[in-house]
Amino acid sequence: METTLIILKPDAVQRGLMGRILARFEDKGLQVVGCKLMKIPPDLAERHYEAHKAKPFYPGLVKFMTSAPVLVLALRGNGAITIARNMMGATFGSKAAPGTIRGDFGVSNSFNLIHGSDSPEAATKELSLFFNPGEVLEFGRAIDPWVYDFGGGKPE
Ligand code: D4T
Repeated sequence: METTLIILKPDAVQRGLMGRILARFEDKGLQVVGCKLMKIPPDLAERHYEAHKAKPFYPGLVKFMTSAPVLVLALRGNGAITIARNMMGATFGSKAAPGTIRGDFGVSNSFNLIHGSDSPEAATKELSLFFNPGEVLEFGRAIDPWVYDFGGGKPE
């Protein structure tokens, strides 16, 4: 099972889209194993986006991400990182395909509603940036035997 770090960005929170976006992930079968409403401090936003430090959009991105509260989620599932990225859609709202979160809920390129880890390495790093030890939980769900086929001993 993979765990991915998702951030519902300030525009998603301000526009009242948290529930509808989270419902998509729950409907898909991903498990919420961590959840935190927070205002990101500038140093944390800078560390989270340090790969973009040299890019022209970096100062605006850090300003946006620290401008208002965000909802930080840890989502778990088989292939959760790729599943979540596919559900998010292309980076820019103006280009994201209908049916994706960015494609259905936004038109802006910089206010693009959601962040999701793009690799297992990024997920490990980002989860440790936003969650303290013990804040990402391990628990079974009553629906798990119907979300996954465990007939072969592992979830399929
Ligand atoms: P994040 O990292 O937020 O999940 O978005 P993506 O993985 O889809 O896209 P990214 O890392 O390339 O960009 C990070 C973040 O910067 C904003 N951005 C990006 C922007 O404002 N202008 C730009 O030209 C680009 C490329 C949007 C997402």
